Formats: sequence, C-alpha cells, structure tokens
Amino acid sequence: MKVQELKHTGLKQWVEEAVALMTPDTVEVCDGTQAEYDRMIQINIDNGLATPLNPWLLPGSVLFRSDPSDVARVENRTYIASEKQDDAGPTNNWIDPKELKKTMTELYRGSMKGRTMYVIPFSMGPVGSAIAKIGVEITDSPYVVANMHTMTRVGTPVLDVLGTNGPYVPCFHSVGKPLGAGEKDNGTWPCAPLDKKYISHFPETREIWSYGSGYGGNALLGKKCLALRIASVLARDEGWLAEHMLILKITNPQGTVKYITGAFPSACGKTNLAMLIPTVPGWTVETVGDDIAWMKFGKDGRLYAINPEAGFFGVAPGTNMDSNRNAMETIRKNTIFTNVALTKEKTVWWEGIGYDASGPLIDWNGNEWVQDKHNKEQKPAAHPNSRFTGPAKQCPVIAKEWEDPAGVPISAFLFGGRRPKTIPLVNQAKSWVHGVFMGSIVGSEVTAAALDVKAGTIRRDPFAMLPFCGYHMGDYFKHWISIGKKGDPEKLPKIFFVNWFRKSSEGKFIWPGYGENSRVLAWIFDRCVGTGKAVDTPIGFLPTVDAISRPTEVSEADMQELLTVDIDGWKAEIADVRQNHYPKFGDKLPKELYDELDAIEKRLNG
Ligand code: OXD
Ligand code: MN
Repeated sequence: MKVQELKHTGLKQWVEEAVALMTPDTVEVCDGTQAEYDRMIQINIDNGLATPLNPWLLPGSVLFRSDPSDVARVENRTYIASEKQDDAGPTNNWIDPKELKKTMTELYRGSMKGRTMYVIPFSMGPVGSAIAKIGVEITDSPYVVANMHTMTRVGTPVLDVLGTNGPYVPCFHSVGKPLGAGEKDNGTWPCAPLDKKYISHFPETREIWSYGSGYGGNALLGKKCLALRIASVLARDEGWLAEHMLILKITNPQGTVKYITGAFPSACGKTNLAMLIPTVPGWTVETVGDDIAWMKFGKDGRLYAINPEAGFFGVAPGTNMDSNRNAMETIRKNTIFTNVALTKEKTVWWEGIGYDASGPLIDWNGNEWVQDKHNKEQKPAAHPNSRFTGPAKQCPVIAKEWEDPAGVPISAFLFGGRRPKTIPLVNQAKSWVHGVFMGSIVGSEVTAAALDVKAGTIRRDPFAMLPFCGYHMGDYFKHWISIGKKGDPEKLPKIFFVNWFRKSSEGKFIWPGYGENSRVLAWIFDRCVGTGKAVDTPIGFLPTVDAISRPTEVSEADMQELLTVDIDGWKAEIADVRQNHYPKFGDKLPKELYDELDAIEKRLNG
C-alpha cells in the first residue's frame, strides 16, 4: 500500500513528515500478509544478512547474525524523556525532551537514504480488543518488519480499526546506517555506534523514537517500549496495570482452572515457567503469555489479563527438550533465530541445547567453531543472549483463551528472581501492601539480557520493571498500592514470593526447578481456593513442610531449609532495603512500604 492511500489523515501527515526528514528511497505501508513476511526474509537473504535453514528440519526458518555491538538491550542508552526530570525518577535515564528531539532529529536527517521505509501498523493485543493498543512503527529494517509480524498483529486489519482518526502510538525506528549510491549491506548488520544509539520514550506525548540499534527490545518497539514503558504510563493514568509478567493457566485434577501471572527479572526462566510441563500427576499448565501482561478490572471486580504480544522472543541458550520442550516444539518452523550457531546440516545449536555439537559449527560471529569440552575458557558458539522469535500459536500448550479479547481472570501474582540465599522457595504475602512490598524488593543475580550491567552481582529489580517502568518508580509503587485500595480484597489476586534458585553452601542448586516448580504452583493454587496448609511466619505464610510434595532428588533437610525463615538473612535483607534500596526513591517512596518494612523487622526481632 502507498502512503497516499492512507485514510487516517494524521497518520498520513506524520509519515510524510518522517519521509521528508529521513529521505528513504521508497516507502511501503505493511499489509501483514504472509507474502510480505516472505519478501522481508528474502530481502535479508539477498543482502547476506539471513541464512535460510534446513527446509525439512526447520521449515520456514532463518538465522541472522547481528553486529557484535548490537546483541542486547542498551539500558544506558534508553531514555524516559518526561517534561520534568523528577517524573522519570532515579532509575531511568533522562534528557530534556526538547533537547533529545533536537539531537535525534539531526540523527534521523537522511538516515534512511538508500533504504526503504516500512510503515508498520500494529496492534498490541487482539485486533479490536478493548484492552488492545495500536502503534505504528516506521522502520528501515526488513528484519524488524519480519519480527514484528511474529511478535505483534500487523497490517491492514489494524488500519481498519484505526479508521480515519483513531489513536495510535507513533514509533520511529532507524538502524542509523544510510547507504551511498549503489551501496548494499552486503552481509554487514546495519547499526550505529553505541554512543549514537538512543531508545527514547516521551511519556507525555506517548511517542517512541529509537535510533541506531536493530536488536530486539531496542528495535521491536511494540514490546518493551510500547507494551511496558509507554503502557505503564497509560496504566497509571487510566487505573490499570502494564506488567513484565508471564500469564499461565493451571488446571487441577478436579478440572478447576486458575490463571496466574508472574514477574521475574530478565533471564530468570519466565518462558520456561510459562510453558512448564507439570510433574505433579493430574495437573495441567498452559500458556497465555511469557513476558507481558496488561490487566484491567472487569465488571465483576476481578483483574483480567491479556497478553499483548503474538509471539515469543525467547533466549535460546539453556532451552532444550528437558528445560522447555514446549518452546522447542514452538520453534520447529517459521522461526527467526538471531545469534545462535549454525550446523553443517543448516540447523541451529546453542549452549545448553541438550546435546553436543555434531561437528564444526559456524558461531554467532560467523567463524568456524569446534566444540572443546575440556576448554573452560572457550567462547560460546551462540551469544548468551541469542534469541528465537516464534509464533505463540505454534506453542503446543497455548491456552485456548490466549487471544480472548476480554482477558483471563487472575487469581495470583508471583514475584521472584535468582536468589542463591535467604529467600525461601515460596512465601505468601499477608496482605496486598505486603505483596507490594515483596514486589518492590525483587532482586536477582545479573546475567546477560542487558549489555551494560555487571554479571554475577545481585541487582534490585522492583517488580522486574526496573528497565521498563516509564515513570518514577516511587509513583509506580504508589500506583500498585492504589490498585489494592480500588479492589475488593476478596477478589484481588493473592501475592507470592518464589525462589527457584536457592543454592547450598557448596554452590549447588537445591531445588530442581523447571517442571518440578509445578509442586509449588499446586500449593499456590490450593491457597487460592482456600486449602493448602501454611504456617504464619514473620515474613509471610510459608507452606508446612508436608504441604508441597518433595521431588525425589531433594533431601528432607534441603526441603526443610527451602521452607524455613532464615532470620539472620532476612534481617540483613531488611537492612539492605532500608539503607540502600528504598532511599533511592526519596520522598516518593510510599509510607505504607516503610510501615511494612518496620512491621516485618519487628516480627523478625520478636
Ligand atoms: C526480554 C527481557 O527480552 O526482559 O524479555 O530482556
Ligand atoms: Mn522480558
């Protein structure tokens, strides 16, 4: 479709202005068809940026290798450009929006020379759903177009919903690599140097401007940028929740269904939990979403969640038939792999895929790589943050309700992170505010999903939203407290803190995780229906030691340790929150959370 044919006059004008600024050679409005997806992939193959994979083993799938400087979200180049710095808060980077727009306008000037500008109308959430939001992304990357096809709902049906004057979030994206006359990418992933990359959000005007990176969360603007950073601001203003949460459906042996959402920092196995295969007989777990939940109160006073996405953008390393069989089945076809290794048979391989490399591989840098299991220093063949982009509808356990425009009613929220010590296997909040307290102190050992944080340390990541909250985190806590005040306590989800990552003094994991987490989910489910045995402790309700069935590989002593309150550890935790964590939020930290901190401390001392 041509720009001239756009019926939405505001949108048409916005695109025309972008064309005048970015001066692409041609412009295309995306229709969202399979033919368009195939063409985007073919353009990348012709440019030497994509390798088609074995059509018998991985039909419809391709492999991309990005530039080594463009492999993860760049948090130190991500900005919340609110009018007042105080509204962005201490955990976001801020630049005055006028200044930032001036800088970025100069970067965008002529940035699409030699390229095609694609205009992608997309819907976050089922097209036409009352909870869904529409965005339009302008990009010069056919890789982004193809990924957006899988991750969102794209094309003409979205324009039909927009009509002639419907609201949309305008999103600019350019890889920042204009081409000279006759120049081609020729196998070189286009992007700009780090100091020219900007992932910018303008919360008051609800705009997103991204420049210089072609990688996932920096470039697929529906996901982290719209569905979390901008949506969190909309949610605050409109009284709902936009959260970094998976959504799962769980059915007990009697056929009763509950829906649970869970917030875990990046790289804590959210996708694995969302698709887990229960080891507890008679229970079923199905997937509604693996990364983002938008929740609104329904007429019955319950919170209903939708998954605004249409695909999974999952971390490949560590994914295998044991850790996540359903993800492996999902990505058997029509999948975009980025920065994994290539085998001679033109299939894919990564560290933790569950078997050794069958021979020499091509690593994510494009070099030959021969597995050497004796060399602990060997660089990985797949980048630790290498990804698959696969359609959610291909997931064998996708719940039938996953596209229900009304959403699914939520019974429980989980919060968790990678915590080798102190935090028990599971712990139920005594009240809504206690649950908000739990969310506010989430922390995790750092891994590889972001480029610019040091691996191995624990970073506090409140509600797993640290890199994704579009406004002051203190105000965000306040918003959570206000949701609790608005809701009927009987109907609000119950809140649980979980930790699958406890380690022994020898540094070994003492809980097996993965499918065995269903034992914990079963207890959480039981608590939601009013059964499930628990003891009241200073930090919350913990299961009695016999309330959760014990996996054979967990000793009785370890089970006891997983379910015991580590008084000294918790005292240290509380002191750390009081001294190092809460003061960051200044006077925006709600008083209710300090009261909660005092109350827990008192109970621990009592
Ligand atoms: C993601 C992330 O990619 O949280 O989902 O980093
Ligand atoms: Mn995520």
